Amino acid sequence: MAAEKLGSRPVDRILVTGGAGFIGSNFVHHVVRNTDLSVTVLDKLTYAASREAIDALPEDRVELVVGDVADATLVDKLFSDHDAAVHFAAESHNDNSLHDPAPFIQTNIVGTFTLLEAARRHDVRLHHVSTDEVYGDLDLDDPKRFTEDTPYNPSSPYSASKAGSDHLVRAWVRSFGVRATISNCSNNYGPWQHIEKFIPRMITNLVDGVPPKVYGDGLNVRDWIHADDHSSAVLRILEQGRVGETYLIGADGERTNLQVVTALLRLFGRSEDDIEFVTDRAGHDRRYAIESGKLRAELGWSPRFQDFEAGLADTVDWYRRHEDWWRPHKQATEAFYAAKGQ
Ligand code: NAD
Ligand code: TDX
Repeated sequence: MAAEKLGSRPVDRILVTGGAGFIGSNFVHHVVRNTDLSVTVLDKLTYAASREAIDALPEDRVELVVGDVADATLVDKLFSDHDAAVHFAAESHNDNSLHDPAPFIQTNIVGTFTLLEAARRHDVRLHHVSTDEVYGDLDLDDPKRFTEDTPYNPSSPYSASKAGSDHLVRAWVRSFGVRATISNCSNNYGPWQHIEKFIPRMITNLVDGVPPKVYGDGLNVRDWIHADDHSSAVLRILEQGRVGETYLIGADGERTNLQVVTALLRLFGRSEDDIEFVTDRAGHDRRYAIESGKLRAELGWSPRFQDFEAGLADTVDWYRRHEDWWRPHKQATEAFYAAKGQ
């Protein structure tokens, strides 16, 4: 693909915030593999980042700038040099937001505000990456799924901060004409996800012979999508999405947490009796489910990973092969959970 035309101006270098995180780094790989675009990553390298995830990429295609999305001077300089930006940077873990919400407000709300002001000054095309959690939750037996018209109803400090950032984007589009789009995606899985999150925590417990720890009754439903499918959808929206629009991203992957853990136990040759039920998450959302028909019909997108159990098996293999990467973080991650009876 030659230099892209994203809106009014030709673009050959895009800015990706949070590009050293789980999904952001996957997106950077996706862009390098599938386009001629070059990428500047802006990432603060918090505990959740993995420099290793983007280290192997060619230096002439990917540059890392270590810095904060809430640093207005730095952001203004970067936006003056780029015509398009994709905003992944965030504090992203619900359990952390219940422990200490402050960084969630600072990065997710003040950080997004800082980018919007720079996008406004420099007329930069912006894609804002958000989550289905802004819609709250659904009952287990509700036939409905989330759509672009579902009212916002966030439950946790994390999802409220993401909802706040979405509202800022919508207001900057309407009041200032910022050329922005928003996507709200369901739960991602795949390589480089921090071991604080559900699937990697369960896999690394099983590697260690420790029981998987399931919150509450384990019947909560998440709608799983491979991170690479999230990336392809974001790139499609950046290239072809209509400014001012929101697109929901999902791959019809609804599973209860117990179904996911049972599939993992099977992959490790272990019995379902090994599951340990632990203290539930405060305000724990019951079910998320995405209706992604608008994205599929309007932009012709579809997911590549259609078989969740096969994707899960690949992910288990990846974590087995990358123990050097996650092992140094396992003890501290488990100590955080143990202190909460989880
Ligand atoms: P992550 O926690 O793995 O990565 C976040 C990245 O942002 C890290 O590299 C971190 O260093 C960086 N970052 C944090 N604060 C920063 C700051 N102030 N300035 C610059 N960089 C900063 O998160 P993720 O799971 O990859 O999620 C990426 C985005 O996708 C988030 O906006 C999240 O809300 C959204 N999202 C995630 C999921 C999911 O299942 N993980 C689903 C839907 C949407
Ligand atoms: O040890 C655990 N045991 C457990 O039962 C952990 C860490 C989680 N869970 C449950 C809680 C949820 O029902 O598993 C489910 C998934 O939990 P997380 O991986 O923490 O994800 P979730 O809270 O659903 O949020 C994720 O998807 C939406 C991402 O972390 C968010 O960034 C994204 O916006």
